[in-house]
Amino acid sequence: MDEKILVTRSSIPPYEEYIEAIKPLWETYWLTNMGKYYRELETELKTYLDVPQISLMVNGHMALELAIQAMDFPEGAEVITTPFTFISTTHAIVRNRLKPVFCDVKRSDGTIDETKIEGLITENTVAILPVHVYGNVCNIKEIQKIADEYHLKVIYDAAHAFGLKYKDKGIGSYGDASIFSFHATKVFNTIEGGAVTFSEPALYDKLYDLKNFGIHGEELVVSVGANAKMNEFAAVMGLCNLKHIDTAIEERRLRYERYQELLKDVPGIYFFADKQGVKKNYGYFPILVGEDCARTRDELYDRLKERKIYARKYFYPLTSDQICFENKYKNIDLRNARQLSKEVLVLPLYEGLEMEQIERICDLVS
Ligand code: T4K
Repeated sequence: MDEKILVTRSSIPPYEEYIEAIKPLWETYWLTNMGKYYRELETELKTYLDVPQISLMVNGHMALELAIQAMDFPEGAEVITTPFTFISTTHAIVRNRLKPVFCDVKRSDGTIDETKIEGLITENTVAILPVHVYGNVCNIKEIQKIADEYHLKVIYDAAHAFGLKYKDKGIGSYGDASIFSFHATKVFNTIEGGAVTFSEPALYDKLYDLKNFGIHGEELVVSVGANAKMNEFAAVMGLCNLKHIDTAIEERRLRYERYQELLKDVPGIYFFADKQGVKKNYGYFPILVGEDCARTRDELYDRLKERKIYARKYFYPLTSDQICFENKYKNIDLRNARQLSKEVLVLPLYEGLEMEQIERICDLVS
């Protein structure tokens, strides 16, 4: 029993299904630039995600960069965000020539501590950029209240939150915009891909220009844009995966719940709190290794690795502590974020993971 178990494994449709679905591309020779499949996927995802508007992108990171850019914030303005996330979140702010202001997170679910946001607002603050980390839903109501009071935009990093519903609404319908990642490692993938979701219709054209060089015609460029278009092979992968998504999420749920059942009484092992009113996607299975556990998080990580089980320390170190930002963007108090990043371990979870493998992993964790 020494096959590798990685933290996740891409969901892919049956080979024949994808091959059949991409065949028309050999007839049309139309491979990108908002083709037929791109448009179909945009329509289908708008319905599936239950959002008012959607714009597909080449990946989740560019979705975030361009969503921020579309807000036209003044250079150097401040964006309140969290460091307990993938590096993309912070990079997207900095690459827009804005300043990330790191807010602490809640120990209970790793999302931004809404009670600490107001204390970080200055006259330069323009936005709040919270992360639904692992699909744990932020305190949307309180965040919106603060944003309304101080006239701030809210852009959610919903990279982990594909298909989530909160209070019977698609998670991407909250705030001014949300971004999703359709990377190969996500619950739903288009190989690489992503999307921005939003309510304001004018944002659609703006994002279109930003992802397509600002081109309006063969001889007309109206604004400065990047290239962040999703290609047709990616869109077809999305259309195929979307057919199986409900089964995929159900398969994940069964495995997620098996983990919970096996680990719930292990001393020193904790889970993030569940929030009421959330329809989950079971994208990740993070555990917290407390000080009362027989082993430290790092010891557990090594113990699993010795058996070729590759759990991951998502998200350690904090983005604010990475050398590219060190000593640049300070925050007085990131106590909870720092603690969580030392305690968290994401265990393998994907549809094809055998129950027997989960039992073996849990034996090693216990
Ligand atoms: N915001 C947040 C909060 C995010 O978490 C992310 C991405 C983004 C924004 C940006 O979205 P994208 O631009 O990526 O769409 C992975 C993913 O690459 C990244 O998408 C994801 N977050 C992050 C949390 O995880 P790594 O560096 O851990 O990937 P890697 O290559 O180590 O892969 C992890 C495991 O996944 C492998 O051990 C096996 C499996 N895998 C990987 C690949 C590449 C597959 O099964 N198939 C594959 O093709 O970042």
